[in-house]
Amino acid sequence: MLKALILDVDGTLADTELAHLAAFNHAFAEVGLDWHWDVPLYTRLLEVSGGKERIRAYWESRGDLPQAIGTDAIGQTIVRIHDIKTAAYERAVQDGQVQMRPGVLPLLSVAADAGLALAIATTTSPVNIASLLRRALGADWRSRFAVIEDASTAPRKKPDPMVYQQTLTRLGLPAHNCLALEDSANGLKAALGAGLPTVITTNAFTAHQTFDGALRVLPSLDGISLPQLRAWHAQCAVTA
Ligand code: XBP
Ligand code: MG
Repeated sequence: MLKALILDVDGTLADTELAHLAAFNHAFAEVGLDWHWDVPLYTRLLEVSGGKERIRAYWESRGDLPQAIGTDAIGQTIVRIHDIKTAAYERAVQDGQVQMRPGVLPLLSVAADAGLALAIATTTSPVNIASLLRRALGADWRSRFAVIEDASTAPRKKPDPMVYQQTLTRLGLPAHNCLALEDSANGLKAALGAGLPTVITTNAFTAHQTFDGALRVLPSLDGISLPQLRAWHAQCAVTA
């Protein structure tokens, strides 16, 4: 019995990563770094969930982490870069540069009308969720979601299952009564790690990844109905 949808944000609810990428590059320039991430590099860097973790992974890969200034200073620099990035991303969302993916809003409405609980499980920052969903759903967007777990509540990022495990605990539902909607291999691993049946909708940043264990891998939710999700979910109950 399907009782809740648990939704990833970036790449699933909306195609956000090009706006994130531009925001990262803006932040690097703002602090005087000659770093510039292009799409091929960012596609690889997205294998590290979390903006701060992604910056650190890139800096370490360059081999020029300034050892002399110490780890605290490096951490503070990363936080400063990420704060500038997050502000730039928020402006981009407010300027309408990010669109919800096709089929998402209609499905959320039908699911809510059918009495399903809706939850968010993301590694992005809370302010990014708010700016995206305030624009897409209006000022009372938060009332649509029974649970929101994000980078501020689940510090261990996907593929760690923490964010999904905490979402299930707060929903008070077993994983087999829920369905996760994701876009990435990291997201799938995190959801499966929490025992969640998962439907993948790929995008340009994730279509090349492997999704073993997904219930379905789709190009988008466009035209996907709640009865279809229920039928796929019921199939996994049988095969589980
Ligand atoms: C995708 C991520 C995030 C975003 C950038 O999150 O890994 O890090 O790329 O956002 P999701 P932050 O789990 O929603 O797919 O800079 O706030 O991390
Ligand atoms: Mg995602």
